[in-house]
Amino acid sequence: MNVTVKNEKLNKWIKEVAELCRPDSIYICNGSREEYNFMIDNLLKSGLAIPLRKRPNSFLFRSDPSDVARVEDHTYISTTSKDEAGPTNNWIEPGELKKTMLDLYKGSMKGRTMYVIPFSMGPIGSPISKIGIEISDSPYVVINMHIMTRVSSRVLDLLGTNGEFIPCLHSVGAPLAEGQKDTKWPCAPIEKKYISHFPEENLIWSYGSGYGGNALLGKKCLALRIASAMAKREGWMAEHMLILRLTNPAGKQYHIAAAFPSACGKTNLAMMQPSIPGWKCECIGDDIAWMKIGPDGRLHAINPENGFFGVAPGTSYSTNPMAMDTLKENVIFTNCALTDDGDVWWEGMDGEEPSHAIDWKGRDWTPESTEDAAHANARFTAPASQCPVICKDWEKPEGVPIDIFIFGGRRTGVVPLVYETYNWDHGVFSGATAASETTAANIGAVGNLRRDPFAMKPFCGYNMGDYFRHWFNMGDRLGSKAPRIFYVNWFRKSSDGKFLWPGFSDNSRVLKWMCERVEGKVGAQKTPIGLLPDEGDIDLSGLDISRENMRELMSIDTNEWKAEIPDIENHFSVFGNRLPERLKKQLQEFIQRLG
Ligand code: GTP
Ligand code: SPV
Ligand code: MN
Repeated sequence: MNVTVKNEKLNKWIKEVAELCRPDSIYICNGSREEYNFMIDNLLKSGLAIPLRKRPNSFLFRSDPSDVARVEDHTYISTTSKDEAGPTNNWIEPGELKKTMLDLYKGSMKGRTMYVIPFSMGPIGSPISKIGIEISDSPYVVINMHIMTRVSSRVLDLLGTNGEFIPCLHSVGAPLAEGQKDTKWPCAPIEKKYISHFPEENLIWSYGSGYGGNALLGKKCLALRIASAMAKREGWMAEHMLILRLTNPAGKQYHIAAAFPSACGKTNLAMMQPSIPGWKCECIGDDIAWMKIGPDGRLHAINPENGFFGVAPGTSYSTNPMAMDTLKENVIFTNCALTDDGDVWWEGMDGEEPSHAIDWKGRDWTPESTEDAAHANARFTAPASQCPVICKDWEKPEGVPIDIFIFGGRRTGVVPLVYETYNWDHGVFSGATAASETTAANIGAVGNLRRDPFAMKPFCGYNMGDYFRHWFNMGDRLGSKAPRIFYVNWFRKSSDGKFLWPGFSDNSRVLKWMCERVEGKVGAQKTPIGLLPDEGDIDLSGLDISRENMRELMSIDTNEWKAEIPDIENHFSVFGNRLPERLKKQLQEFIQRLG
């Protein structure tokens, strides 16, 4: 074996898993570049990885057409009592779930190599970081984990003989019989997919999928579902948030953390380059924030990840140039189209559509084709260090102090471009009632409006009612040092179906208003839903947008908002006595303000 494991618990676990899953061989990963290259070589030989002539050290993968996104309907929070998982999570009793999954895992790695991946979420050795060990039978998972987390033999050194880690077991659920030829993207049918979490014992078991958050277990499973439950117990926060640093022309820094649901603009905002002169934006993280109260009494955020697993479609030099520059080399692409000159392509990329390409299913594609060339949830996996605007402090173990929280979602109507909440409790109410149209980041219908509190509906590892309470507790502890809370909607459309707001770099105009609110430089109008910018207070210089569009973007239709009330009441009712009184009070006040 290439690496020796000294940790007793880990050795025992590796042995147990090997006896259960029956792999042909075991490989302990060390995270080196040689290891990455070796894995890629094998993936090239077996035809799973397609090299890209146009991008050095970059490869395209095509998943099975059934395995293209997270599977929320097959994701479980398995606590002793159903009540602990709460009404927003799928629940199966741990004993029963483990029995079902043990049956599935039995022999599930036959014909394959079992990889043991030691990784750190957060810088290796930092006091806030968490160590995970993913055991997986997917080489694709290994190379993606190399980019998305810190995989290293140093993690094993750190564990020593009796250090603690979070075990993350993953199998694609496609054992090979003697002599059986492998498929390009092995996975199990949907009814056999299980993405299971046991927060009471910090344990993750994933079976049947090789894609994204289902399989790269450091991300949503560990850094959000398990970490949110740990954070609740220990008094910190694990949130589905980007982190950015905005610097104004005078050199003053603001740190902003924003929670938008999947495929609703986090990566884009995290790397946004302001269209207003003199302002600068740097990226700290694009998906997950771990936040703790520091010695200064403020909330400090770190990005536990090491890379970006970003949505490809819509990414272009005109929308997200910093992402495009991050993608020049050392990138894994999944479910993008392949051009004839050996590059990737997706809908919304700059320039003309290719006249011919191979689509994500491996078929010929031309502009006349009725289907998209890239899957809507096609993604890139790229090292965060390659982002030209990665903040120099992005790996600081103490994190950055958060000034502003933003909640938001994708709403065609009703919700204005921006409002500020009246205070922390009102901010928690706006987060708790956030609603957004569903996207291709999950298998299921797209475009359905649903409540997605704090963009955490699919990622909260315990009862969401208790999660709301935790937000109030954090606010009480932070007191006057709590971040200010805003709500945005970049996605409001006019009656003819066009986005009213240009978005992307022009979102800096909205962030500027937030900073000026924090500084007390601008006023705001009191409305039933919150504090809205006064006309003229959002800097529109150099932007070609009509007054009518601005009015429509900022408009509040009291009747439309009143129509939200029954839905909010329904949404709240499922939490029963776990719903904090303070949220009920907020709802009553909201109803009163609407009149
Ligand atoms: P996850 O990785 O799934 O968590 O997604 P995300 O929240 O990081 O979303 P991302 O930034 O990748 O954006 C998803 C889609 O929304 C892309 O197609 C973007 O082009 C589009 N988008 C992002 N920001 C804006 C915006 O300001 N306006 C408009 N109209 N579209 C946007
Ligand atoms: C999301 O769906 O919010 C993602 C992609 O960031 S995945 O890693 O698949 O969860
Ligand atoms: Mn995400």
